[in-house]
Amino acid sequence: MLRPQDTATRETKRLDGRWAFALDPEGVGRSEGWFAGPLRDARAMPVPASFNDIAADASVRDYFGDVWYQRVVRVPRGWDGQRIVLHFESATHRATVWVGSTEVVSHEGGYTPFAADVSADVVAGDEVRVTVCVNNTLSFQSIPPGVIEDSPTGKKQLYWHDFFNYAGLHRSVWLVATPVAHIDDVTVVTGLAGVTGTVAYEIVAVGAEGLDARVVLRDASGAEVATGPGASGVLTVPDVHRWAPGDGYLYDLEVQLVDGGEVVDSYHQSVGVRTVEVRGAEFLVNGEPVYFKGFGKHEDVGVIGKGHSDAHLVHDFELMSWIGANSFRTSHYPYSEEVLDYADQQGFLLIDEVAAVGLNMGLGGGIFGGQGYTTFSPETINDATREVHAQAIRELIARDKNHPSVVLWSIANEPESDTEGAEAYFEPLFQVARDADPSRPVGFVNVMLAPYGTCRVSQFGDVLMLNRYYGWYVNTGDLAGAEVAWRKELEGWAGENKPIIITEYGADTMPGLHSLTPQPWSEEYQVDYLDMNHRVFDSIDAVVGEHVWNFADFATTPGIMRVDGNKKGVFTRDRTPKNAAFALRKRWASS
Ligand code: BDP
Repeated sequence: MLRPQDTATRETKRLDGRWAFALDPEGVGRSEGWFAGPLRDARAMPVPASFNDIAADASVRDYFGDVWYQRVVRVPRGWDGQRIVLHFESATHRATVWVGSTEVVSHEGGYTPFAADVSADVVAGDEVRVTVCVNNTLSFQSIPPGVIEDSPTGKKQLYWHDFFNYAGLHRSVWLVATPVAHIDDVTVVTGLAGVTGTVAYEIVAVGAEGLDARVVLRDASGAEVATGPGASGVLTVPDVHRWAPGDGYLYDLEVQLVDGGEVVDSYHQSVGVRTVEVRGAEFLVNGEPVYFKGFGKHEDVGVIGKGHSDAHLVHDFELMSWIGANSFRTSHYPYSEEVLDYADQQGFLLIDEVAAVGLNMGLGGGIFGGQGYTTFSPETINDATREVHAQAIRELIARDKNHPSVVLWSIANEPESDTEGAEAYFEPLFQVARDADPSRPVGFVNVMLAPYGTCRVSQFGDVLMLNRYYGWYVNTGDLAGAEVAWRKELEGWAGENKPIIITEYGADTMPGLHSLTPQPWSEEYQVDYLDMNHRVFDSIDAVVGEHVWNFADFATTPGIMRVDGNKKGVFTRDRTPKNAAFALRKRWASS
């Protein structure tokens, strides 16, 4: 599915702003037909934003179930005869959409786009009512999973991931006009042969019988550098300007459907020419070994929760550049496509992660909730879950396959991985990712509960991604003991002859808390903790990257291990630096 875009043949109208919003705690909206007229007792809800923190009302913040969004939109009068599409960048975690009283689309999964062709349901120049029922409940068959339990005070939503279950319309909603004969998808895969670049392209067109496809590749100054006839082919770019870490050079591939001399449809795909390869224990971009410096992040800020904001996007990248980071992981779900576009432009390397987080009933020991479940079983995470998970992988790759910034797919974060059930569950999912994209390495993020020698899933990955908290959750306050234990484990992994990226290491830190001796929670301890980790990483060649957990403090469910959220940020939630930010800058910005 292509992103909405204004081109010579396409037009868009963004439907962001204030929508009418209502909770549906009894779950009666569908049977009562709330889509058939104006929502009653509605309050205003901004889009894009999580709904949770907008109202001054705990029953909204902690709500789970159906919620309803509605607005009226006028279809531009010039769109007569066009194909008209209603496009959602995401709806967390699932949604059904009506145009007037007609149901037009449903979608499962909270972080990937979906769209409906509504040409038959709207009239150019007229107003139309758009209603969306968004549902944010998590179950054993959702990605991420959760469970609703009965309690003496009613039903409670539990889940095993350590971030708040923000929900709603987090990203833009669009009305789009395209020609009826249209480009439906484009895939590019780039290569390098010395100073010559190659751009293999493949176009999918719909309703285009009798039309021809062609592409024009232009450099950043707009000069034409290659053209190609046909729906697929390979362009060559002599003296190519490579896309590389820190150099987000992008070409523009204009894809056209033509009828003789007339351009019927035109779409622009940005292209960064680069290669990615895993060779032995090295991770190569353009044939050169890279070292990942950066963070696990979250889409998480005050008031709007996981809602996309360009101000926060640009500011976060400014901070990451200031600190000397060259990469981050979209922990623990696909981020807004605006983030991916900006990472392309800024030359950042991304580990792009599916929202498969919390598939591990061993985690948290009841602190994050939910003891007493078996992770993989017919009643819990089962074959149906795996199908939903596979679909989430396919949708992530379909969405992000053309981003040069994406260099590695992560198909799960910290699942149970030391059991037979885990091995059986995950093996086919690696294949799903490889089938969808043979051009990039695939991995998953291993948890501390499956240390070296016990993990049965890492055998399937091209890269080892490890989350470790020596000196925090274990060896707490004992950095000397942590260093010995950590080095010993890492030396084991290094024997696998695969590149190792430390995808999480971090210590909760209360900003402003200081201590003369290294006390956990103090700013000094966070700095010492990071130093200790860096000594370990620097002593092991197979370590090709370090992502501190986390870029910034973030919201979680309440718990006795969390003070106003997770405090492992190097920046506070409002992006004030802790001492660790300056320490990291010394290490990263100078290398
Ligand atoms: C890991 C998770 C991450 C948590 C982090 C922590 O991958 O989501 O927030 O640890 O405990 O288990 O801070």
